[in-house]
Amino acid sequence: MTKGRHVTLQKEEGHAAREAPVINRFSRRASVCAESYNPDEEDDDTETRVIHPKTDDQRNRLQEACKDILLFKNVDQEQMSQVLDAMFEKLVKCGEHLIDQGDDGDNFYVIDRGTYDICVKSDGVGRCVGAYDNHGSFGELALMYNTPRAATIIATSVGAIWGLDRATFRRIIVRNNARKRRMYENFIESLPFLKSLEFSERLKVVDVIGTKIYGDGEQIIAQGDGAESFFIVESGEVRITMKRKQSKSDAEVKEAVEIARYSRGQYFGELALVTNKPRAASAYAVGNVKCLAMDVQAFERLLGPCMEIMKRNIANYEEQLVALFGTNMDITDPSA
Ligand code: 1OR
Ligand code: 1OR
Repeated sequence: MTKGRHVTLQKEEGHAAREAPVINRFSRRASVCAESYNPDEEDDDTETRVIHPKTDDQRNRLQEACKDILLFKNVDQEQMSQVLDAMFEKLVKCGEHLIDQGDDGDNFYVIDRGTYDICVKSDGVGRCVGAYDNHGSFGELALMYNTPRAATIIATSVGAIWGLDRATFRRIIVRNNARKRRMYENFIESLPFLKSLEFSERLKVVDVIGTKIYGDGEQIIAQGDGAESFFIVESGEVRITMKRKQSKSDAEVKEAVEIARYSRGQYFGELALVTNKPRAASAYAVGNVKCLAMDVQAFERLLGPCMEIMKRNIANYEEQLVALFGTNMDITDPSA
């Protein structure tokens, strides 16, 4: 074991363990808890660097797979190249269990290709609670909080994933998260729509968000697309536009109308995640914009307690829709 390691994040451990009831949890955890360390300590250089050599094709595919991974968004270039060096490819068979709920965490995974079910067992009953479709990542929770695996991940097609070992993940991502907490804790505390969360849950929100930057006029969300993320404006302004048919007789002509503007502290992109429908409107940057983004799995896992507030706001959209378009069309059907 390297110098300077000691147990931290105990608050999260207790909480996350509650979310993942698993037999034998305590006997299995002993080995890993002792490994927990203070993410603030500057002992990078004493660690052995993990390097898995890759072909050009592998490196290109890896870079493509990692480019939208939110946990990597706030990592600097030098550390990101260490992450890419350390990642290894694993080919996956249909039906293979990549993670089993209750196990200790060994690796974090980024999807290269393939589909994967997320299954959670509680009170002895297992159910599928979500899925990944050719992109995304999983396996961060056990490594971040030193908890047993919170879900089982099963391949539902052949595929390939990129693994990142626990030690490298903790050295780079966990330490980076400590910095992220310092940067965003006050901002997250100030957001009214997160007030229903406990303090420790708001910190977990900070752990999973990634900063995304957009230039003037750049599209953030496209109406009709499938939805993968939820956004909070950190700085700048975001314009929301909606296309509606101009008349029923001319189905092809659609006019984009500005329906809302959002600035620091406001959120958008929740509707499609709540309704499981395509994006109801488009979003564009006005000037330079910084958003904090959260993926759909984290949104579902962490923001349940905030749903009341969000649903109330969605009810307001319905009223505005009537005022703006003079019709009671279903906003959850963007093709209308
Ligand atoms: P892990 O290290 O615990 C299982 O190993 C992984 O499944 C976990 O990290 C996450 O990356 C991923 N609850 C718990 N884990 C989830 C969930 C989830 N979704 C993905 N993972 N959800 C709540 C279920 C009650 C969200 C379902 C959409
Ligand atoms: P989304 O995931 O559908 C587009 O992606 C986002 O635009 C949407 O979530 C909301 O966060 C945001 N109707 C539908 N979506 C709206 C509306 C809206 N306003 C903001 N969004 N309105 C009714 C339509 C005229 C409200 C107008 C004030």
